[in-house]
Amino acid sequence: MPETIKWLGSEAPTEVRIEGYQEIKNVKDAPDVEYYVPGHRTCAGCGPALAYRLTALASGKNTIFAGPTGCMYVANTSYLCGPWAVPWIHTQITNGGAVISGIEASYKAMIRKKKYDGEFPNIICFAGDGGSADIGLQALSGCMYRGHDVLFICYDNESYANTGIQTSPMTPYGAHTTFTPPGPVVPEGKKTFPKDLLKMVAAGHPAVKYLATASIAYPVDLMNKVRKALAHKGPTFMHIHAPCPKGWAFESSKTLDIGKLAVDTGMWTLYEIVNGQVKVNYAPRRRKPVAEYVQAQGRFGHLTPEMTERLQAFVDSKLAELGLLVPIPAV
Ligand SMILES: Cc1ncc(C[n+]2csc(CCOP(=O)(O)OP(=O)(O)O)c2C)c(N)n1
Ligand code: SF4
Ligand SMILES: [Mg+2]
Repeated sequence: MPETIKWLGSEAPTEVRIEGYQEIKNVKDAPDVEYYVPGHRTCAGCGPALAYRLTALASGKNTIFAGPTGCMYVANTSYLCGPWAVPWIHTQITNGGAVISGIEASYKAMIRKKKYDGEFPNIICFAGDGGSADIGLQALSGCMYRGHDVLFICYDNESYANTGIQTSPMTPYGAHTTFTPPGPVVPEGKKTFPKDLLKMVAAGHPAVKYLATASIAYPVDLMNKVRKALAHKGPTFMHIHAPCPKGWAFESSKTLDIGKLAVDTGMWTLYEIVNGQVKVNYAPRRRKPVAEYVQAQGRFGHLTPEMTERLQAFVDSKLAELGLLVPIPAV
């Protein structure tokens, strides 16, 4: 496995906002003060809710969250209650990037005018895949391009979940959603392959010096990446794989298993891009076939072996880019 791969994006050195970052060595070492607390109404086993909890644990008290419309707004806020023990603001699904840009600019102005002498806050947009890769893309891009000192996180449940599991550009090939039902005309359900959101942000936004993928099944890695991102000065970006039991049709007790299986099959990869250099964080010891991942979820229940092969070929091409294309051991 190559340690680093030269890739797209800026190689100009980064500026540091916080000297070093407080690394979490293992789960026992994780902070125990929660800032995303119980009392919300997400489904049992909700991957995005776990991603939120881990992000808030890592970022701590001095954090402001912006939440575009989606499950992590709607299911979290009801009857004037919310689960955040830090400031949180709802944004339109389209404009999370614009809202965090404004928050950051106003803190800078208040500091310049000596109206605020506190610590500069961690400003995080926690947006769904729709609110990042699709309907929220222009605000995300503008924010990353202008160089605001913020972290934009896409929690990826691979659909427009909140409105009833409609397809998004992050929905995998072959998945059944309410807008891609398999039938006689389109037997595979979703016909197209997903966008590469992290690569889009990395390649097109020179101000972004730190980007990372993460998974709720690797919580220590996820929390450390949040801290690393926040330690950088300027815009940073994270893409978190967050399985959704309702939309993907699996048992709510299996969220972590599905997250791990995604990484073991190559359906998800864990890596960072720092100053234009790619670093792969984890390579499974025994790569598993995509068929195992597909068989574990009802959304792929209609796939034929040929369709699963197409998905495998796509995954293989992505793994090859990262130097992770190793043979799948025979069982
Ligand atoms: C401009 C606009 N269009 C459509 C909607 C309806 N809407 C609300 S939540 C949502 C789904 C959001 O999907 P995503 O960003 O992936 O978050 P998720 O619900 O999956 O967590 C949609 C389409 C809206 N609120 N605003
Ligand atoms: S539909 Fe999915 S993302 Fe939305 S609350 Fe339920 S499990 Fe979470
Ligand atoms: Mg979504």
